Amino acid sequence: MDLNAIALPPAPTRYKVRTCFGLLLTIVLLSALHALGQTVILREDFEGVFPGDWIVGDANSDGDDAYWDDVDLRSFGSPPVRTTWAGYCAGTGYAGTAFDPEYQDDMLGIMAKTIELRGYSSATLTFWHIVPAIETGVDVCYVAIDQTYVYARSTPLTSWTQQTINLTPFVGATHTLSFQFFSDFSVTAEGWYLDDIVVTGVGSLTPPQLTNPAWSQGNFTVSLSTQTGFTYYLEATDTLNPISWTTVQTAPGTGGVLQLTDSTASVWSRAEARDPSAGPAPDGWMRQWPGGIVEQRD
Ligand SMILES: [Ca+2]
Ligand SMILES: [Ca+2]
Ligand SMILES: [Ca+2]
Repeated sequence: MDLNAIALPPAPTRYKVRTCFGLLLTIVLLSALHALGQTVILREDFEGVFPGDWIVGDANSDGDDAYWDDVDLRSFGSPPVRTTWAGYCAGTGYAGTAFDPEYQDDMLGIMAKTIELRGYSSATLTFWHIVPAIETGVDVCYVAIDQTYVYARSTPLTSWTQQTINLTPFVGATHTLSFQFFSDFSVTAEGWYLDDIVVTGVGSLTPPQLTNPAWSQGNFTVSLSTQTGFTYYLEATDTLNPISWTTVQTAPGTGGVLQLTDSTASVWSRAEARDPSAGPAPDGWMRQWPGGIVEQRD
């Protein structure tokens, strides 16, 4: 979420600001923008447009090209209809017929997508799959994060089954998730179907708890609870239209309470935390931040 895009109170005109200057001090503590907890990072149920932003293809140029596509299980393949559409490893370029399909020899059928695991302390991949038949021990279903295989199967799986894979070792960076179907040069079978691929993450940043905000004679102070590994920012702007937040103080989290001070306090001030491991974002904010914000209005 772009924190700059959230709804804010109506922008005061400079005139209004000046007229109420020094009067009632109103502190608005916006609650967490993103409830701390599980966030869905990726979901693919094959019921919509496919491949969409998945990259698909056959990385083995030998033989006929065959790779992932979505198929309507009411009129394709042997798996029971669990949901209408599913992904099939050779949905593009399969051999046989729609009701009796087989994958091709010489396949490395890939579907791959970037997943953003920055800003999470843990992450999980789940997917449903079925492998009605496969050349056991030779042809293989793989799941990979970048170059690391996190799952491999070379035996049939005769009913729809949900698989869970812990992606926590990969949090803190951007990765490529791929489903890869490998076949050698001979003997084919029906192969691998996928459905309901979900990647979830749990945020690593808890909203800073802001206490004792005070504004007096151009001096704005606020105390906030901090976590190590994050940087805390106090920002200010003179106007909400347009908004132009300027950082007036930064401090590394200590695990304890910090006080941030803007000694040339602007009309609006706010404090929040960022994850330095998240790197720069085009607009300066990371959408997964559950950051608390204090807004100070005079
Ligand atoms: Ca589906
Ligand atoms: Ca091929
Ligand atoms: Ca084979």
